[in-house]
Amino acid sequence: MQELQTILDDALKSFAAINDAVELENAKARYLGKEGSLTGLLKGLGKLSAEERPAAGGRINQVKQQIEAALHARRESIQQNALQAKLAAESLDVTLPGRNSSAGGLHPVTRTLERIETLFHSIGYDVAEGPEIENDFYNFTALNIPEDHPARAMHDTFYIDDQHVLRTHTSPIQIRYMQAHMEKYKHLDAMPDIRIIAPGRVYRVDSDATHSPMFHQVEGLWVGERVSFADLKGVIADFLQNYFETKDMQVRFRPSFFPFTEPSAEMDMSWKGGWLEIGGCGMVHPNVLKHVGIDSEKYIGFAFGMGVERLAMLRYGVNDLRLFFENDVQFLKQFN
Ligand code: 2NL
Repeated sequence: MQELQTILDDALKSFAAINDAVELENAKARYLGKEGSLTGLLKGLGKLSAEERPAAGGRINQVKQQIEAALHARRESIQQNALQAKLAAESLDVTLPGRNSSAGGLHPVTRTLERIETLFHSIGYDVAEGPEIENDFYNFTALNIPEDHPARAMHDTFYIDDQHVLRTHTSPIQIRYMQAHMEKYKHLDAMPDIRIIAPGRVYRVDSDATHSPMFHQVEGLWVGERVSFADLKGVIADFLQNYFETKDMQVRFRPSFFPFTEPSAEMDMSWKGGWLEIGGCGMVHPNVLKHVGIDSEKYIGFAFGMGVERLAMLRYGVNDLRLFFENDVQFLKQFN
């Protein structure tokens, strides 16, 4: 049967040319499927006479087996090829050098804050925190800042609404701490001294080479029965000597004004043969103590405030405040 030979040749040829599993199954259907050419011949056996049928059937089945064998062999080899391709694609060169995992580090301002906190903690100061969104009372009123004070103006303070602002200093932390302290010891005749620092982010409507709308401040407070300006000077001098790691450190006060302290002073430290302003300070104004329920006849205290970026710039020799906020990794890397 010439036709049978043609089908076989055709099947073997087309299988050999296929390199894809799905295509191969489609090709199989053309010969062995329901509508396949070989199946067609098998169906045709019924029309043959009983004498012719066995021989014809035998030949067709023989070809069918050859086609099936070719099909299985091709299936195998396609599968092998796919596996080889996959292995090649996923090959791993174990001799390549490993990727370095670079460790992150703390921001220089964070390092400075941690240093300040450690130093004050070592002389008995608690480190207090508070919310960055404050209400009018904690940010202004409790600090003896009058309604018409310029610091309350929209152009100096970020207002959230009539009642709320982004804190312009960390003093509200200290107001909250004093209130909580009073609540805690109200059942006693006397209260233990308050000795805290209040570090954190503060916000002002101000932006140029030396001012950022967000910056960091650390304030300090000591309230007790016998706290003096001399104690203030001693604490500040001790802090600056330790912070800058030198005993050769002078501190100087110049008269100044803040609504929340009386008297008030600017603090200068000796630096490269001259003086450098490092913050402000004073004795806590009696009105501030009254606002938190502390008897201003019995208790007295000092408070001070310093700029953290300023301290960081001096210690690390950074000459532009804005570098701290650009977050350029090349810059930041240098501090770790
Ligand atoms: C500065 C000046 C200062 C205070 C902050 C303060 C806080 C309370 C009561 C009284 Cl709760 N005073 N803080 C006092 C004087 C100065 O900061 O130049 N900061 C960068």
